[in-house]
Amino acid sequence: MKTFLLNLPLLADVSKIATDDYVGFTFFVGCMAMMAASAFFFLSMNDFDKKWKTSILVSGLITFIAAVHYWYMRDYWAAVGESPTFFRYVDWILTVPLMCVEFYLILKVAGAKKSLMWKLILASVIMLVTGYFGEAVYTSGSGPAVWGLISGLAYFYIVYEIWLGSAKKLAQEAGGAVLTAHKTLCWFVLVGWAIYPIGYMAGTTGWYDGIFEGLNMDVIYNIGDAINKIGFGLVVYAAAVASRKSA
Ligand SMILES: *C/C=C(C)/C=C/C=C(C)/C=C/C1=C(C)CCCC1(C)C
Repeated sequence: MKTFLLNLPLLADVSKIATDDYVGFTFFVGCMAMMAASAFFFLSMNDFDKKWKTSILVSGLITFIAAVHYWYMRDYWAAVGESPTFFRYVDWILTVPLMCVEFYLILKVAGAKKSLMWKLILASVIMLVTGYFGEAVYTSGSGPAVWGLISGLAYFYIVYEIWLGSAKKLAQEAGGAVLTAHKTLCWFVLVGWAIYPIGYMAGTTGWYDGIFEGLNMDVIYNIGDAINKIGFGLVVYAAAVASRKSA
């Protein structure tokens, strides 16, 4: 890690991306998309009242943090030709908890307690740390499958909490734009986040060998990030617009 950081090319010294490198292409496009989305969220946040302004600011922070990591991942991939697992998980450990904060911010009007936010954040950290163990540390034997399973359990806990737990009740009490936004974000977590375990199984070995053959882990992760980070932010933006109209 240390030698890699020291050898990191200067920003202007961009590595060559081969014409047939479709993985590199998705890193490049992902980087630009995250930057553009950040500009959009930051520039539009002042159009809304205080409650929604914070939510849209967080949407912008999520895509901005991702944009910076994609800059490095794109370069790492081009220079080293390996999956940038370290940067990937640093990105996630910052952005996924922020998405949990987003759920809390939206439900705050309905009286959501901070404990809900911390429960979701804790589960997301467990999900990511155990995923990192399986992807980068315990990579032989049944390591990836076992750690992936533990990660999956934490993921299901998040799904349960927002779909059926206390978060659901709060959203129903709030109704209107809050309920609509909450429901859509729930679908993002159930369907959009389920993209990641597929990437994980495509890139690690276990009982699932062969099922996702031919799929590239980084391409799947990059598609997942684009859908979940930018899409998630746009749902919040749409909710802010909707509540402004009804006010
Ligand atoms: C912006 C980044 C996001 C929304 C990342 C989400 C990542 C996940 C939901 C990862 C989940 C995993 C499992 C459920 C099992 C296998 C290991 C992981 C970490 C890929």
